[in-house]
Amino acid sequence: MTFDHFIGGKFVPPIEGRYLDVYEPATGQVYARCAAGTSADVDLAVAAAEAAFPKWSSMAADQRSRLLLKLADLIESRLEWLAEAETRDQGKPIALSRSMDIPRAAQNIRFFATAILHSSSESFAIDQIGLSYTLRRARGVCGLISPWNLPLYLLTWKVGPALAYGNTVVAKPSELTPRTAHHLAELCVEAGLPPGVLNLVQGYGREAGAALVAHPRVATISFTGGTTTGREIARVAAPMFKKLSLELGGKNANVIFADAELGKAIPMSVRAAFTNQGEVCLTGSRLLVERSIYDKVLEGVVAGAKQLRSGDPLDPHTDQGALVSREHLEKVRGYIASAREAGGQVLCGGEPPHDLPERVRGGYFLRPTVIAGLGPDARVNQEEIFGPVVSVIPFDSEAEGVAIANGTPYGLAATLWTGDVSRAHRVAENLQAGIVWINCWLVRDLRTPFGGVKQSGVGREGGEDAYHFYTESKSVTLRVPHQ
Ligand code: TXE
Repeated sequence: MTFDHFIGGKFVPPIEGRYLDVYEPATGQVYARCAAGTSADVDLAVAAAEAAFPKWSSMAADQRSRLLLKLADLIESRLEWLAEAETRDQGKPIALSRSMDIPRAAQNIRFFATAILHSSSESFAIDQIGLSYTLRRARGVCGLISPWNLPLYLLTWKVGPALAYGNTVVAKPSELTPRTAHHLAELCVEAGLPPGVLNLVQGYGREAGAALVAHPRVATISFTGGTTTGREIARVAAPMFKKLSLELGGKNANVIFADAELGKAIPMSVRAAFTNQGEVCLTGSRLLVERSIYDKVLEGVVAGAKQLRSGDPLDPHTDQGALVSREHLEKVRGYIASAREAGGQVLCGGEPPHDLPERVRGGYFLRPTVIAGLGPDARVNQEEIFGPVVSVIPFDSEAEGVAIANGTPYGLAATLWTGDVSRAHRVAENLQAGIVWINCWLVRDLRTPFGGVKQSGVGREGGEDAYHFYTESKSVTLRVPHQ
């Protein structure tokens, strides 16, 4: 299988002719090759997107909406095909691809395809003088750079609003997971999207991604990925005055107070820690527990982690698939080793599973891991691990719980569990995070803002925020003589 670029409505090979190997994480075997794009490919893609922009941006919203709704329907109607592709490419359990990644990818497109039928902009009557109003227009070619953890979901989260609001796109999917982006391009052809509206350049971040960020005619960059990469992108884009949205890492606190309903809090905390092998930016990777219930919660979380079935991600009964790459597995194992060295106890996991089926014995697996006994400043409690590892920390008061929750450089999401409604609001207000869940986790309404504070990024991309990000506003004032 070969994943070429998709430029001007056609799949095209890389100009320099280089390809990279694509591995199936569950087997550790190469199963496809993917174009290794360079700045020459990015130039072609930007030119195609520029050529398509005038017509696409001036098309009636209703017509753009119909095309995108068709794309959303096609994603849904090919759910099984896309779910298997995503699972082979990424290593996640097929049950998750079927229930979350692919349906939510369709929702992303549909949400923005319909939002544009209802969007409005402000107007102000200026007493005795006239009228001011805000015009919103598409910005042009958007560069969209997406990661490997939720490949189709996070790509469509950017493609949906960018296209719906009339922009054209050059997207750069992760080199680790190029496959569902390739299929999305195939579906765009089937949906009848005009050539050049969506373009894909495959390849490495430091080559194709960097060329896209530095391209002088791409004024809008939306990136989801690691904080280090985000910093590099900001360094390049800021002096060029590009509009930037950076969705970066997280070290999210999941705070359980003694008055919480533990029957709900414990199983959901297990889910929050280990869904998608912990490769979710919103993962609850630090579990903060009020001391009086600490032992009970720890016992419940360890029992829950042990129950999760590791196995072939293509098996519908598998809960835990493979990590995305050998390098990433090594990185996650390095964190577990550092926790041991610092005196932490690894209460379960920490090792690959022993009973894997034949097909996946060479894959990048790790059992769900629970660590206890380390202070809030330990490395595993400060740095994003992005794997199936949760660290449990006790606290003695609400103030201390909030201080520990806020005590990292990150601020993406936080979860809190309590039966006290006043405390729920108070703590939600005091948590330094862009997203707070109370007595739930990962409930997402696409109308709400999405994004983090501190080193978790800048810019927001949900609902109205996406409208503002992917359009440019202009204030127009008309003087109306009153006599
Ligand atoms: O991601 P990268 P990596 C975190 C997680 C993970 C760490 C590193 O902690 O362990 O980041 O992961 C492209 N210019 N998250 O290194 O490199 C790259 O090709 C332009 C959190 O695999 O950030 C890919 O398409 N683009 C996270 C995308 O950036 C560049 C999701 C993301 O890859 C580039 C993923 C450059 N210089 C990792 N360098 C989340 N927040 O969901 C790379 N890329």
